[in-house]
Amino acid sequence: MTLTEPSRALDEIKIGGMGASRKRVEDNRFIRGKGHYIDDVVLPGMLHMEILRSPVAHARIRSIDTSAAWDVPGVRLVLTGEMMATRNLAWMPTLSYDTQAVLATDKVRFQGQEVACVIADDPYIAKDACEAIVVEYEQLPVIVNPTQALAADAPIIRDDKQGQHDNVCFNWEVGDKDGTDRAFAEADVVSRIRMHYPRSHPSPLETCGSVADFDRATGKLTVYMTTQAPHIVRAAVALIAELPEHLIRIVSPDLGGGFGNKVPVYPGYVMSILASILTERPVKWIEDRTSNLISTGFGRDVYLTGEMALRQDGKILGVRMHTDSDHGAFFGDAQPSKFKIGLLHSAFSCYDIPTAHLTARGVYTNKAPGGVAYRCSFRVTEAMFFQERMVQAAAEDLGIDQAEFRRMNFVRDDDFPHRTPFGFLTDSGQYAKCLQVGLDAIDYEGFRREQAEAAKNGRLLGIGISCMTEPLGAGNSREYDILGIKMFDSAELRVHMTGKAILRTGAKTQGQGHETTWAQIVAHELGLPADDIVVEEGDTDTAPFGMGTYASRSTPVAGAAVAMAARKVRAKARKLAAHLLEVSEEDVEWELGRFYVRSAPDRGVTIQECAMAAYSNMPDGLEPGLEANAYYDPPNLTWPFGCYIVTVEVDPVTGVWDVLRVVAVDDCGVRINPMIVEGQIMGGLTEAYAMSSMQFITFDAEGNCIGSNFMDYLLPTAWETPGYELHEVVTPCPHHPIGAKGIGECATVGGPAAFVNAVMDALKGHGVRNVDMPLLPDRVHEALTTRADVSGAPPIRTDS
Ligand code: MCN
Ligand code: CUM
Repeated sequence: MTLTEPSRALDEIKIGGMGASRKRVEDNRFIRGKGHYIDDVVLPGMLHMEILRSPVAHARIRSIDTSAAWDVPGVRLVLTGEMMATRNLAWMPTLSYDTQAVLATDKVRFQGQEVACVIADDPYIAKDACEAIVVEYEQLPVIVNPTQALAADAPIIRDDKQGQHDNVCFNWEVGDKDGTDRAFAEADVVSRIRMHYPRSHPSPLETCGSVADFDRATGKLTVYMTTQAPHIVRAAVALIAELPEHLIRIVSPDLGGGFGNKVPVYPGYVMSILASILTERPVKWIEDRTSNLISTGFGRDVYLTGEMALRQDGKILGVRMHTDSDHGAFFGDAQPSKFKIGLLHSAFSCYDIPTAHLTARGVYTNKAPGGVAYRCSFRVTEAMFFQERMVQAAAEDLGIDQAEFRRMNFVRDDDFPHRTPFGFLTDSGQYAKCLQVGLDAIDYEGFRREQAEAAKNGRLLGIGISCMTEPLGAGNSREYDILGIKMFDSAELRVHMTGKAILRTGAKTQGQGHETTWAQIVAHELGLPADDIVVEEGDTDTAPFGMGTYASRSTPVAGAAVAMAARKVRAKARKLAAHLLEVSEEDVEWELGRFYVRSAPDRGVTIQECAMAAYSNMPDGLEPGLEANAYYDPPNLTWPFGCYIVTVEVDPVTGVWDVLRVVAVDDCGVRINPMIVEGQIMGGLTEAYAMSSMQFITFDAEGNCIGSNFMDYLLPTAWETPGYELHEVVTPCPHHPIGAKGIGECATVGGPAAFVNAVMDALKGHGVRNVDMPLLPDRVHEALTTRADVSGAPPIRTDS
């Protein structure tokens, strides 16, 4: 085609391709109340399961008497740990190579632990029958934090494990100890900080549940369940329960949010499966809100200490980090790396720091297990929080402006690939540019003047910055696996004869909008209108194999597979086009939506015409049909970058703080759907604000969970939520077929430090270095009046 001729390519935005803020197709049913969630699954003859949970946090079980429960009319089955044990199912392996009780046999180890379950004709009968079960507990001393767990006379929580003589569940280290020691020996200034990242909970709108349906006649087990990773569950059921894999079907229907809560495998799933096998009836289990909050995968609960070696001129020479993480009663972290503390050592990846050393110690406590999973990419939340609080403290100790201090230590744009101080390889970014966009947007200098002016009148204004790069998209298969299953993903695209298509992937959307965005990738690659492509996920009988959706890995991995599958389809369509155009394949050119003859651009065929030909007019020797699948094993993680800037005003009398402005600059590479990306960022920022201001789960001295309902566990509503000003920078991912990086967790990971740094900035000069999250008004007030740090997880202080 000559340059003067108008292109006949389709307008990509008009067909809903990449870059289009296409409305979410799934919202058609969600907004109408027509979603199909786990509780909507109703099968003929279905029974209902209810779990009896421990009221105490640590106790030996003397006896369990279920006779009264069996006597309740309508009860079909009562299960105890003893009965599970006869089938070798009283304990199950966790994703972190520990064991977890399905139903307690010897002891209960946290409040809310599963002790027995009842299967009955309706859920109310099941609940009543649970109350008729009599359990005799012999209470034991309770441990609710690492300080208590590590005390010399602490009772051993995991006395079920051979060779376990303390409450340490792991010790782990990474980095260069000697090199780091040398850096500290050479430092002009050493800056220190210690803090607690409190336990929090994803609390999705829909709680967890399952409907298990075992058919004795066919031998087929179908489980509808709230899982973010259906294929992993199928593998686990096949490998652990030793059921034949081809007769297991896991279906994850619409999920009312996941946020990591639906990654772990919970005892309730296992029990509903066994109950269905035993009763030969479908069995439904649905958690109530309190069960969800007290027993399922939490996030964080990490004590962080560290120090930074600094040169007087502001250069960071090295970092030391130590963490004590509280894993609850079972080490059930849902994360796919061999690193014991997830990707915590992704800290400081965006800064050019020669050396670092991290030590991590995990402990058992009498709290719910299943950590890590809350919009976190595996403890990156804690890593970035520590990093950005440390950076702010160091800048203050040096008397250097916090923005300038970051800028001077950033990895430069021309310094990629870059080896981070803990050994990751980052591949792209424009860190200084992102920061500058943010500073300009918030008018940094202007705010500093305003702040100084306000201070004259006793008003406390503050500005906080948080910059972070997040390792997203596990794996590559060399470095990441879950119980030995390598991390990669796949997609399968089938184009029908009329040019309409179905796309399936091994990911599982929970609200992120895959039904919308995957179709946009296909539209981008093939020129089929996105509206002509239906996307399906979550049914292991139909979806190709995949490792599920978490760690914002869907776009980096499954999304890449979608592009690759579409490219295979396009390659085949090119052969069909050559046949239809009666030229050789080499003479065929592609533009969005059509192939044409290079020497005669007017002569062309649309992708839809090729699709019809695949079923009606294929050349000799070419396989009929137009479909392809692709497995994608990413060469590296993707490394999006975010810069979040927050301004606040703190009331010096009450400690109440108001958010004035929030500016977010995100670089997630090429954006498939800008509107969805912005939605992800706003949701992420809201969770960041929640964690910094109000949201935490804590425990009293007896191990009672405080945060078991939405009166105690606070979620921000639209009323509390501040407004957000969003900006973008685009640095395409160099190894991803469409240049995209993950975004789903960035703002939750990077956001909290911006809010906390802002409040700390407002408190500057008041003798306070750190107030631990959440920054409840009384804690801020205490810091202001005592001129001292406020730390730990109230009401049990760990800092004294
Ligand atoms: N996207 C895009 N362009 C990019 C990157 C992403 O248009 N460059 C789009 C994606 O196509 C997808 C969405 O943004 O529609 C999020 O993509 P991605 O970053 O790949 O994250 P995942 O789809 O893997 O989602 C997982 C991530 C995680 S781990 C948690 S936790 C979390 C989050 O998503 N849970 C959520 N966001 C959530 N949003 C909702 N509504 N519900 C949840 O449970
Ligand atoms: Cu860490 S929560 Mo998300 O990865 O499902």
